[in-house]
Parts: sequence; C-alpha cells; structure tokens
Amino acid sequence: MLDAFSRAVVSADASTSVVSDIAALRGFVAEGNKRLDAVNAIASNASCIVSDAVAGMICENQGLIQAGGNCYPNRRMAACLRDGEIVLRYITYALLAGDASVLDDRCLNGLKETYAALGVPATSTGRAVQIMKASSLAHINDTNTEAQAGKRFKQMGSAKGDCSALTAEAGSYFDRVISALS
Ligand SMILES: CCC1=C(C)/C(=C/C2=NC(=C\c3[nH]c(/C=C4\NC(=O)[C@H](C)[C@H]4CC)c(C)c3CCC(=O)O)/C(CCC(=O)O)=C2C)NC1=O
Repeated sequence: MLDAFSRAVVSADASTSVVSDIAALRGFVAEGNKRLDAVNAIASNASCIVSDAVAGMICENQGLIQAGGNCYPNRRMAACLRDGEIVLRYITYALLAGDASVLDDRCLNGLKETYAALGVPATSTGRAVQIMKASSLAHINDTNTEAQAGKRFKQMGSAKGDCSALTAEAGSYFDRVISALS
C-alpha cells in the first residue's frame, strides 16, 4: 500500500532519480487539515450514506428484494449493506492516504470476479456506489439539504474554502470502484 509520500519515492526510484515533485507534496501537507475534514465528513456519516444508497438502489429496482433477487433473503441484504460499508471504508482510506493503492489492492482486487461468481448484479452495485458518491461529496461540501435528509439532516460545519480539488479526488475513488466492477 502506498500514500502520496511513498508513491513519490517509488516513482523516483523507478526512474533512478531523486524525489522531484516536492511542490505536490508540499501542497498535500498544506491542505492536510482539509483532507482530514473530508475524510471525517464521510466517516462520521458512513452508516447513513450506505443505508441511503442501498435503499435508493432497491427503490429503483425492487426485484432485488424479491425471491431470486440478490438482496433476498435477509442474509443477502445484510451482505450487501456490509459490502457498501467495506467499499466506503476503503474509499476513506484512499482519500486519507492521497493514493488509490489501498483501495485497489485490498478491496477491488478480484471483487468483480467474486461478484460475478455470486451473481451480484454489476449495474445495481454501480448504482449504489454512484449514490454513495453523490451523498459523500455533498457531506464533504456541506451541500446536503434538509429537504433531502429530513429528520436525519446533519451538516459538518467545517470552515468553508475551496474544496474542488479534494472533491474531484474523492469522486475519482468512487469512479474507480464503478469502473473496476463494470
Ligand atoms: C476485502 C474487502 C471485501 C469485500 C469487498 C468483500 C465482498 C464480498 N461480498 C460478498 C457477498 C455478497 N455481496 C452482496 C452485495 C450486493 N448484492 C446486491 O444485490 C447489491 C447490488 C450488492 C450491495 C450493494 C451480496 C448480496 C452478497 C452475498 C451473495 C450470496 O451469498 O449469494 C462476498 C462473499 C462472501 C460473503 O458473503 O461474505 C465477498 C467476499 N469481502 C471482503 O472481505
């Protein structure tokens, strides 16, 4: 598993040069608190993000919870919710490290094949991850609304600033999951 720093070392070593992209690492450190806030925004809303995504996925495709559907019976429903939490957890690790390798190596490696063997439908999984993405990015940017969340409405209240790069990076980890599974 790599992070932004070990990645810089590995890349430099691969070309037998000294570590050169110091500016990027300086930025990683300077923006570190923002990154921690973003990780916290996802981590502290994780069960809400996951259950909302799986509920949304099922709402749009109710065959999933009928006999023959991959969220039926409850054992499979539980496995699905658990998988949503696993995927989201690895995404937070990648966001914290500033590198996708932990997500690739420890979560996505072989998952497409496992899902194919178990009959877990790829389009539905992709849809759940897409909803987790929308909801996570809203929590990072505090753009979630009471209308969307009802009684469970909660904002992080972090200092407002430019989070566009971090939001794009976080989004890229969700996209990575979707493309690895499709
Ligand atoms: C290292 C990290 C890690 C991952 C990622 C992981 C995934 C994983 N998900 C599994 C099952 C499963 N995954 C799902 C998931 C879903 N079904 C749906 O319809 C939805 C589309 C989706 C939820 C969004 C289901 C239903 C099963 C059980 C399938 C079965 O037993 O028939 C299994 C088979 C073993 C088990 O049931 O526990 C694995 C290994 N395990 C790990 O250790």
